[in-house]
Amino acid sequence: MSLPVRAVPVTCTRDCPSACGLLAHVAGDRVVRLTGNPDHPVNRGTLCRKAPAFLRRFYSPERVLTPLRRRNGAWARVSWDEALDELAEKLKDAVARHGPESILYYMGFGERTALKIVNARFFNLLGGVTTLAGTLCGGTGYAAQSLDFGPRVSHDPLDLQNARTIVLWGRNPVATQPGLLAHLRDAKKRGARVLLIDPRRSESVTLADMHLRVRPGRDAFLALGAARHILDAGLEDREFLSRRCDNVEAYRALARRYTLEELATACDIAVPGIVALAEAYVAGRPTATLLGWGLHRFTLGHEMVRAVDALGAISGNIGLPGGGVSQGFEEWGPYDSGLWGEGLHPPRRTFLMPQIGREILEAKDPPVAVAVITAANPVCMAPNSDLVAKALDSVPFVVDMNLFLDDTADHADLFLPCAAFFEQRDLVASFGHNHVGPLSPAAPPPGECRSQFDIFMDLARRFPFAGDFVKSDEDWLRLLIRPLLEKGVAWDDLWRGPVRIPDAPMTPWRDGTFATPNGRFQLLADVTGCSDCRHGARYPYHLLTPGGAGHLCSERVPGDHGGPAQLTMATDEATRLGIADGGPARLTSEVGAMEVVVRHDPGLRADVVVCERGGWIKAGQGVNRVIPDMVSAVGQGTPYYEARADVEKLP
Ligand SMILES: Nc1nc2c(c(=O)[nH]1)N[C@H]1C(S)=C(S)[C@@H](COP(=O)(O)OP(=O)(O)OC[C@H]3O[C@@H](n4cnc5c(=O)[nH]c(N)nc54)[C@H](O)[C@@H]3O)O[C@H]1N2
Ligand SMILES: Nc1nc2c(c(=O)[nH]1)N[C@H]1C(S)=C(S)[C@@H](COP(=O)(O)OP(=O)(O)OC[C@H]3O[C@@H](n4cnc5c(=O)[nH]c(N)nc54)[C@H](O)[C@@H]3O)O[C@H]1N2
Ligand SMILES: [Mo]
Repeated sequence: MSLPVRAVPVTCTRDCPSACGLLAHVAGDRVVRLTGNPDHPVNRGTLCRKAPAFLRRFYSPERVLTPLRRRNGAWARVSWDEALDELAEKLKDAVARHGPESILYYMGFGERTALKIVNARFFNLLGGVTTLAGTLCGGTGYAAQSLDFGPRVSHDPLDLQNARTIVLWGRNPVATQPGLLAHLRDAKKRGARVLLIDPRRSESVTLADMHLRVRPGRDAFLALGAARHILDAGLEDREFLSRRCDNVEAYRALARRYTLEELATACDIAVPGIVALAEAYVAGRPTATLLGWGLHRFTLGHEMVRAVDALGAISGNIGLPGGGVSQGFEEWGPYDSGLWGEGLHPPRRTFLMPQIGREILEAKDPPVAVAVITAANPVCMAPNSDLVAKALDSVPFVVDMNLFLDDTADHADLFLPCAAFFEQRDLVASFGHNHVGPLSPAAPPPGECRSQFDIFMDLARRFPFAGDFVKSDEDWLRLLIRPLLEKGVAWDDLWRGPVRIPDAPMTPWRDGTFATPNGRFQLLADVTGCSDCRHGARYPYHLLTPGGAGHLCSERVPGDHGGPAQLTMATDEATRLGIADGGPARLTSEVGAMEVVVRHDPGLRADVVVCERGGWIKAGQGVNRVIPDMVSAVGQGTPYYEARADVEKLP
């Protein structure tokens, strides 16, 4: 007899801007199917192609079901009490001997839910440990937009219904934000045009009416070219410029510094393409720009983002329903930020996330004694993997909280097995929309797996601050969402399904007042001259490592990799090097080399090679072994796409 199936509303916590509302269909103590929640106003019942594989991953025999301790190089099973007693002892010992800064807390992007704030508070109660500065993800764009508008605010995705033109600028929602597709497809049905600006024919080309294959890292010149055309034709929004903007003359001079032909050469888009883009921003208004993370991943990414912001401004698209230059949302925004506990101690040391390997290795006063890594796979996902691995090996005690023995676990001493998203209670905000969604334990965690929240509560029982800290998940959640409750959200409603943050704007900046120091929009006044990337000659290709449609970063089922990483190259370029479609090659950069299988793509730029991010090193992939660990000039982001590489045929 088959078990009755019930549906529990949950929210996807994969590191994706969609944060989709899902229904977990449960039979007995197992989730047997995930479907899209039709009541979620953003994903509207849709489900991405990765979701069916989540269940295969979470119920895979490779999932770790008990705490593990490394002994003489091999993992051995230990009890939770043994594991947490030892961890508590190591933490206390590190604080006593070298001070709390000898502990590194490394929180990744695998699960950024409300209760993670409480985990961070644990380390602040400990005295304030070394934490991370900067980010592997969106820091550059956040900082750039904040210079122009004041702290970043984006148009609600539901505002896309007012757009006549949608520009996907360095963003690939068909692969990386499937939860938005219902809105993009609706807009198209209504007659809106979609433009794609991307060096490669990404999956999102299927949505696009026009595709500009810009040279990587040169979008500032493309945006300036479009601006120059608008200014030359006298089509700029003069009222917005004079009443709402600073730096107008400097910006006009900047747009005229180069001829349209020079700008076309710099970004490698011919003049008619630039003119068509300019017209899309003016005649095609309202024009909604969705800026992607593709623009962040450059040293000068802030100039690229700011040049697009400025194009939105002079074309009269800022503060306009259906317009805007939108990039992301604050996933921690809805919660009480005081609960992180930053104020509980004097300012403490931070390590740059983009250079985590060298930061650990160079730390002297004090050196790192204990590293606690949660929901992250830095050995695979941070740049310069070999250095990150070496750095973790130099730390006497490394704790990894995850579900699988991935590349980072290979360098850990203690592994604590965690619950999957639908096995715990929590709340989930999004970096791609304005809704907060529930997580309810639809099924129990398998084996001895526990939520990170549970683990930290149990660990804290071993510390003198347990009294104030150890509470139920419900007690902590009520404290965390106090700002939402004060805005009139009802506690019970949060558990029924997605709730919109009440004061989040549909169209930000409608009144023309910005959150900059003087209330005016800041046009950028300068861009760095168009010199070529470092190592251009020795390493002729731009190496782009975007997210693949089938996986979320390094979240894979171990053993599911199927051979070496695939590297896509322009067909003519591969042929010139004598590399057949499917042929082996070596990908080399200034920091490393790896073997790849080359795939021909007749539509790719000749100066670009593409390798999907996230394949594991131990499966022979791990593209971050060849990506140097740099930091962006503004926003402490990670310029992954600035990497240059060479490709050689292998016999
Ligand atoms: N080459 C290259 N590298 C990149 C990028 C790039 O463009 N190119 N992009 C970067 C970007 S944008 C990002 S955000 C980073 C991501 O960097 P990371 O966060 O380090 O990498 P992920 O692969 O997302 O790993 C998330 C981990 O969290 C675990 N996890 C998932 N759910 C839970 C949970 O409930 N509890 C616990 N404890 N763990 C959980 C998953 O199993 C997974 O191992 O990677 C960056 N790396
Ligand atoms: N399926 C899937 N979904 C994901 C992820 C994943 O790995 N897989 N990752 C998640 C994460 S961590 C994040 S941060 C988001 C990121 O989501 P996206 O914003 O889509 O970011 P990327 O995939 O890094 O890059 C987007 C596009 O930028 C293009 N690009 C590269 N260089 C340039 C350039 O110089 N100019 C322009 N105009 N375009 C350029 C790339 O070719 C790519 O198609 O997606 C999330 N969603
Ligand atoms: Mo990201």
